[in-house]
Amino acid sequence: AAYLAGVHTKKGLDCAACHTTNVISDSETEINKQCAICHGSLEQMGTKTSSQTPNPHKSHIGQMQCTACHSGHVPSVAYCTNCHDFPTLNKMKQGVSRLKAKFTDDLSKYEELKPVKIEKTDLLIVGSGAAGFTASMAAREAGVKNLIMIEKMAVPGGNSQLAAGGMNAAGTKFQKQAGIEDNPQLMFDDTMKGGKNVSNPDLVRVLADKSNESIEWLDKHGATLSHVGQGGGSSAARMHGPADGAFVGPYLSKFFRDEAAKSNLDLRLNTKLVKLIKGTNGEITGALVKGKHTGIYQIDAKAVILATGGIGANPELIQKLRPDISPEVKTSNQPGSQGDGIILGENVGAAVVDAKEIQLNPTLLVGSPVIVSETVRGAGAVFVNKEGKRFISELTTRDKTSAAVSKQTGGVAYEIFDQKVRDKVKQTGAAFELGLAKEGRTLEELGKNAGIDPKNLAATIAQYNKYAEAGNDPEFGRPKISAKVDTPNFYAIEVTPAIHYYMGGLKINPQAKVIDKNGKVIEGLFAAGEVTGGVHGKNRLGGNSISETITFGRISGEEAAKRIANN
Ligand code: FAD
Ligand code: MEZ
Repeated sequence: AAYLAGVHTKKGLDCAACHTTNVISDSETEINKQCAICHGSLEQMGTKTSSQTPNPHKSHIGQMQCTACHSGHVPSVAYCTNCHDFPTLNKMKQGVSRLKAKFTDDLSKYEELKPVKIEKTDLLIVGSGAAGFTASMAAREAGVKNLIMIEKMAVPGGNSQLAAGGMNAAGTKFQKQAGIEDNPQLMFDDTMKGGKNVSNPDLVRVLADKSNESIEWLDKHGATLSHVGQGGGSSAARMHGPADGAFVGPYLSKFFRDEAAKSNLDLRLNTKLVKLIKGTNGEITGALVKGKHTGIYQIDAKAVILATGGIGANPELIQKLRPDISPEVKTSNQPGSQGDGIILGENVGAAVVDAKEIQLNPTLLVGSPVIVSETVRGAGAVFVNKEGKRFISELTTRDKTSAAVSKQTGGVAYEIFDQKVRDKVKQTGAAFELGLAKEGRTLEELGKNAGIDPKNLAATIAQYNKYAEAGNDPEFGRPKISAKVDTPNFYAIEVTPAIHYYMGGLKINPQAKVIDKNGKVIEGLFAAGEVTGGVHGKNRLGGNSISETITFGRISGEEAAKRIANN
């Protein structure tokens, strides 16, 4: 045997050393337990591999199992190389190659396949991001006892795990504590305007009106988003994150994983939805799924919730929808964001709205697939180009900022900030950890170190500081300008636009029920989160997606529970 199996055999171990039972579940939980018995927990492995930078064991404690990266009988492919492209990963040994795993799949090939077995449940939830996990919690609270959640990747969390700046909500107790005036009508107006008034106002109304309730719901369950930051296109600071100002995604994902463990959620990793099954009356009666080890099997369910996220890691689909977006543009999305839920929903007659609306995030950290959160600009960072000149209001909407950054020399811009922002905003951290932030004791020195015209940079920031003092930016109209960039050291982070979010998706009504091409509800089929369209129109405001996943995740779980109770 080659690969890890071979390494183990050479050490005198037989198959039973890893395979303690004849059955390997798709989630590979039992085999991972064996890895830990011999090699220690991920935490202990993190200590053993402490000389590696980054240290993939340490940085993913609690998030993934050994088999997400290490395989027994086929070449091991580091899961991380699909997201990260750090040169230091070359140092990784232990048979893990830098090959990228292939995640694109032609779903039509499963249409006619026969299942090896049929299982029954009440509710099937597809996707383990914020929308899926929220739906599972809400459904249980509403009385659903039998539910299965499937996730096609080896790792739960989806793009939700990567979310940075926070979750938008209006009129929360946390805003009041911080003296911020806001209300759902303002959030509705901002969202409609940000989306160029093509969003479905009924869905936006739900998003805005229920946002405070969603913050309270999370808080009640122990996920407290008390830190409030400013996002682009929002007329009040309403982007809620964890108290210490850290990224919202890892915090919520840990919360969801802990909840799932507490409630013994039947979460099946490495298990992909490949077909939705329709009954004789056109209602959805279940699905065909493909388990990594089980193969194709059928799950009959009274309701199915699609929470499969967006399309940002499917370059072919993006090219088909938007040939104007260069194939060179990178993505901020996790590799499982392939649009499966949208394709499979369409196959059973679902309508798709705003199909061409793909959002670019203006601030992918150059040299990595990590975004620099909008909250860094919200806290005072200033955009300049290589010539050291400002070119846009830092807090306008993403469609405008992305387009403007693309037009600058080299298609890049720099976020300039001082020590105050570095100390205050935890979300600048990744750029420093990856060695990608540039530093200077003076603005001129920073300019030299970062490849920005030093004289212009100093003059631009001096002018910016005058605007901040006056509280008015006559050049670009940055709203609420007040924080000066005046405290050494000074920093620059180079950024470029990347594919980030799909505004299009399955058409739903305010009850999260999927609508078909004739405008009728497809009974038994619900959808929540990025797989749906209609909430964000032509441009999503930063912070509105996590808000959508929690609010519509809750609604989908509650509505599915109603259907299950009545069937
Ligand atoms: P996801 O979290 O993507 O989960 C979908 C899951 O479904 C995935 O795990 C996927 O693998 C799985 N899946 C897909 N197809 C199948 C299938 N066929 N079978 C089984 N499973 C399947 N938004 C904000 O509001 N605030 C932020 O701060 C923010 N920051 C972001 C930062 C980054 C880097 C990125 C990429 C996005 C950010 N967003 C943010 C957007 C937001 O995180 C996502 O839009 C949101 O988390 C999507 O949640 P979801 O539950 O709908 O989908
Ligand atoms: O909503 C987002 O995508 C977001 C707020 C990202 C970020 O810049 O933090």
